[in-house]
Amino acid sequence: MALDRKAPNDLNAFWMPFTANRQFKKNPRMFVGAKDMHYTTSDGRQVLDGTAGLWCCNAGHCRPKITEAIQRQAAELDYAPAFQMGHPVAFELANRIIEIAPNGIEHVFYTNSGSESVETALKLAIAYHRARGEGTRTRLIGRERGYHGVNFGGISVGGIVNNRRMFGSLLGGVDHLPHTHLPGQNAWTRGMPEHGANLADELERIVALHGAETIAAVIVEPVAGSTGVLIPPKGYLQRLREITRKHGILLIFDEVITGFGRLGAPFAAQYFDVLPDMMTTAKGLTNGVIPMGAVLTTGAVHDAFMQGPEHVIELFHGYTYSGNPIASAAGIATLETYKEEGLFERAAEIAPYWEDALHSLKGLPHVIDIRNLGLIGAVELDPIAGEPTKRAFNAFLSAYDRNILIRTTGDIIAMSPPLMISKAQIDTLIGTLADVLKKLD
Ligand code: PXG
Ligand code: PLP
Repeated sequence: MALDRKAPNDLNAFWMPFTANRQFKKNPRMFVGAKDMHYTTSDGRQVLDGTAGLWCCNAGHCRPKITEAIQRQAAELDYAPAFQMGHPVAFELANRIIEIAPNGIEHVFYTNSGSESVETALKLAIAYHRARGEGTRTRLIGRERGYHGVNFGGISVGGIVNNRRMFGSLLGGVDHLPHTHLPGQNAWTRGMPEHGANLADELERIVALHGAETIAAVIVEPVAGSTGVLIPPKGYLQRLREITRKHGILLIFDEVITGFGRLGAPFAAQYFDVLPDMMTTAKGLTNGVIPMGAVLTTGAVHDAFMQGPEHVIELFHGYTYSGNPIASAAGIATLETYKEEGLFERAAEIAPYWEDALHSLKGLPHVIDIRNLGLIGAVELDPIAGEPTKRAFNAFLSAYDRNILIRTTGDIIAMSPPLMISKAQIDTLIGTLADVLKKLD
């Protein structure tokens, strides 16, 4: 246990991401160790991880197989050039990913994060159409409240206002579907909501407005995570697939959160039985331990590029660290851990218990909605008048004091525990959250 690592006394230099820096630095919250379902804090407490880090440590923390794989790989082949050179581990991982991917998904393009996966998929979409002689298809369609990382393409198709408004004019030629949050009709739904599949038909309106021949792709999160957990209405994703197919538009599922077991299936595409043309992934690919992402594509998307003289590069795109050996080794060990421990099946088995526990919070003060699917859960709070986000942030701080880690976005509490969580740990997490909510101003 790394308890001998002192808390630093100068926190100034590190400009923290997506953090209230001044608040944090006055009253820092430091993790110094982790094992399985728990973090260890710098003041020696064990904190139950209700969020799998940031939706990424699906197998739990400091899992021996992953740690050892990283150590071994670092000593054997630390880095190999990613362009015009290969190494076996990246190829092996790609094959293992394809083994668990939906039928029809055949290729893996490596990135280093979810944000980079999104940029890669958007570029691939435009280039795919051009390679097929449909160079007018350049428009990208996202969705209100969507989160697709923080790079320019991702915030352009994304729909979270705070992530966009500070950053200028963004990408041109982007349009947005409406979000699917219908609290008036769907509040308190367990699992998938009944109402809202018709919102997919808005794509027909967008197609009529711009012309299908100008549209390259539609990108959506199968379950919207970051915005506060919006579960797709029954039939919605199927409908999107039908309309995109009808108009020759690629469908991209952003599976950065839903990938690698979060819903109790390897990917949301399998859970919902809808095959997209591309899937963006990251996070659970390496259990969050080493940065790595991947774009998964159908054979058709990949094959469109495989033309022209064989010595010429087919796609002018890639990252210095694409398929990094240590990340690849971490990925293989992570997939093996999921398989050996049956963690995806386990998530599916325990999901009904998770659902019951979450919905037991109905009726507590300030709670206005509860949503869940797989091992994802959200509790929406009524905002304090004139002070949005404050109530949920106070809940987060109070939860941390009581040794549970939750996430908040706006006034929504989001949870996504490691897939190894036990029933007793669900009871502790939700029971403690109930205590927090009862005492919240
Ligand atoms: N797409 C989706 C759907 C995501 O959820 C990204 C892309 C970007 O991935 P990177 O690796 O560039 O962060 C994400 C990331 C939260 C939270 O608590 C969610 C994310 C990241 C950090 C926090 O909601 N999602
Ligand atoms: N900036 C400069 C000056 C570079 O030389 C490179 C890569 O060679 C990059 C950015 C891109 O870095 P990465 O490949 O790690 O995304």
